Amino acid sequence: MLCSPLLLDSRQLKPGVSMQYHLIIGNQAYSSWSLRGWLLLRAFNIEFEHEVVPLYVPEYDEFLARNYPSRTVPTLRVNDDGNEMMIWDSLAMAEFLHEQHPEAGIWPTGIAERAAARSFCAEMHSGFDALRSTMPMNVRREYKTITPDTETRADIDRIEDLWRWARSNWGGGGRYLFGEHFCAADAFFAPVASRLRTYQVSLKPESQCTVEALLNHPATVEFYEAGKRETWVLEFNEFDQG
Ligand SMILES: N[C@@H](CCC(=O)N[C@@H](CS)C(=O)NCC(=O)O)C(=O)O
Repeated sequence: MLCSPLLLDSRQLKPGVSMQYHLIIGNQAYSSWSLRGWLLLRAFNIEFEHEVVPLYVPEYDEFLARNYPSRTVPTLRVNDDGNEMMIWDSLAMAEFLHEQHPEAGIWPTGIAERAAARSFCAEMHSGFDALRSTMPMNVRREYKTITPDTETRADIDRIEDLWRWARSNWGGGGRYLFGEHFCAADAFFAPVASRLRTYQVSLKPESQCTVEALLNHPATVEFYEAGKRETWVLEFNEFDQG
């Protein structure tokens, strides 16, 4: 499916003259990494087509067979005038897309804020294990009865500290982490915002504003709507309560 431009910005960035982008994502109801990959293109109005491959079923093995050496989603397949490039990691995608589209604003413009935004993404990429394992993403649910355990609460406290620090240094009153422009750091923390909403985690008011901003971005809303329409169910992402 080829996406038309998002309403927030009427221009659409075309891939390099000879390039075409094909994004492969997992279940939009559950796949937090896929939301990151989607936002890295869609929120920056970069033209691409996409395909959804359900996780942990035989179709997923077919995806792996067709897209070696990728093992995970999101995967970005780039057709460069007949030559294929495979990018199978969201951080690598952020850097590749920034190289191809420096005008898109994937990273903030100032060197210090760019370094901070990259550190945010790297910390997200390699950390927050407790939050990830105890509060899996599920765009179809909002629970009322689940409270975070100690390790998960420590992850959430660290996230609230990071968000406050970014906003106070670079936010300038804008709605996103590094100001008025959505950047890769926002894309990387949007799935966290999704988990915080799904599990109705109690947050400081300014963190709640960040959750709302990330989830109300039109590209996140689009992903959510598709996830809500999906009929695949992964039992380990579902709890009985709520
Ligand atoms: N390093 C990857 C991680 C992606 C990842 O773990 N994706 C999950 C889906 S949310 C996946 O593909 N799982 C399939 C598997 O592990 O077999 C990235 O940043 O893109």
